[in-house]
Amino acid sequence: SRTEVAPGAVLVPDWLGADEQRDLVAACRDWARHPAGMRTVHTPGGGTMTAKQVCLGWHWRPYRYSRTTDDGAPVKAFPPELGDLARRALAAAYDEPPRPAYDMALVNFYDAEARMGMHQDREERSDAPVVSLSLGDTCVFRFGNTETRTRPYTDLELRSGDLFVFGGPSRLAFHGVPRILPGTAPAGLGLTGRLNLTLRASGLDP
Ligand code: MD3
Ligand code: FE
Repeated sequence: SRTEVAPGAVLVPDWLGADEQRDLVAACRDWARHPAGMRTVHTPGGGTMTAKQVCLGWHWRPYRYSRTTDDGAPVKAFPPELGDLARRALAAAYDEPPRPAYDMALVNFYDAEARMGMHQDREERSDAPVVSLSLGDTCVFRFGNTETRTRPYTDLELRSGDLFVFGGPSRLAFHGVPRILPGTAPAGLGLTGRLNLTLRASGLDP
């Protein structure tokens, strides 16, 4: 089943099977290893993000992309399997041909207390949809509007295995994660907390 939550924002609950979820969790553990592994993101205003992050393909530093990580190590490659996954995700969510090549992924890890404030994703130089995959604990996801970081917004729960694609007018909507629901990860996944994988087209020259 798929639900268009807003124009261009399509939710496909339970899209990833149990095996695919397990494989992705294992891959995330590998990507988290240093150098160029999972790190804490510091914002220019002196803030600290509570979700830890690892980047593939391009390294996100508020508010631009770079090829090197904070410790100067080269960013990890964007694996071709994730390009295939992005194509399959777009086929599942939309009845339209695939977009330009996806070349990067951001992996966010949330423990029970982590959150993400309302923001827009504006660093990419491409209007290709963002593909989001959720693993582990359920979160409350706040999907807002394109004008302000405040109301009107809709709160919905994202569960392990859910696919959410944000394209068209939803590509620039404010969004955030106000809450994690601890202990809700599927038994057998072997994950405490929540992982979110976003696949993106940077629109930047290789
Ligand atoms: C709507 N991640 O990585 S996933 C992010 O759960 C991010 O870690 C959240 O916001 C997370 O930037 C939310 C859903 C999501 C991801 C990217 C979007 C929604 C989006 C980009 C544009 C519009
Ligand atoms: Fe975002």
